[in-house]
Amino acid sequence: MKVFDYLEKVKSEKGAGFLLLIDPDKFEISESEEFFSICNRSGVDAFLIGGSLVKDDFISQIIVEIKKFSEIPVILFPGGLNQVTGEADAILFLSLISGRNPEHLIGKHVLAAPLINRINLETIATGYMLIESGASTTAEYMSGTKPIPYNKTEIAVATALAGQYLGLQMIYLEAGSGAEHTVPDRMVRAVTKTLDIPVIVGGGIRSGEAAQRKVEAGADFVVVGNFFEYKDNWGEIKEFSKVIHNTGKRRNK
Ligand code: 1GP
Repeated sequence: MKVFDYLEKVKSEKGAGFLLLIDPDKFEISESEEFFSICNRSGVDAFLIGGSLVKDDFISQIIVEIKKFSEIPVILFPGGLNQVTGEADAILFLSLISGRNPEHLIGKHVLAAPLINRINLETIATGYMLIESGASTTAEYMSGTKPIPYNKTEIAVATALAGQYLGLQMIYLEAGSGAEHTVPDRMVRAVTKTLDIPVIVGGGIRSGEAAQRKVEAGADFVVVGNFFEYKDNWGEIKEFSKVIHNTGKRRNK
């Protein structure tokens, strides 16, 4: 089954899905077995792997580790060309549609396409939208783009809709890793009410309650990264997953 079809299935069976983001720069290979066995029994639906600033070429190595201990699909969430690897099951083929930097709209894609074709990696065309979230984020700085202001819901809706009309498969509303404020619930609500394609929401989600609010507002997938970089929080993976799935089921009834 294609990873995109699997995600659609998660959405229809569980109401909403839980995507756990792994930043290769922060991951301790020596802890793989423990971490991935927790994920296996805690209802994580897929792993995203990548980041705006991956200093070492660790991605392939970490994916090999994931595959040793888990059958959960691994989706690349690349911040750059050096993060494209055939070890993954699919790649979010991201176009930064909130910005006006041609490199992130189409430039890098042209460079990546022949490689993706050669390694026969499934692409999931995703409209990536940075949303203002307090202090400037790494994603904003690295992409050289301005995020959509947090109170400009109508711009977010129009941008996401344009992405859908262009044929993108998903929209990712991003507050940025470690964001002070998450994507506003009213923006999530307005975008998901208007769109037919699945919407991913991430950035700054550090509690089950915040994850719950995003799903109540209509998010189809919730991404959590930073919070689970701390071992002390691993025990909460199950709680996040439960709250995301239960709220999704309740919402879709
Ligand atoms: C960042 O949306 C993801 O790209 C996840 O954000 O690391 O803040 O959970 P956090």
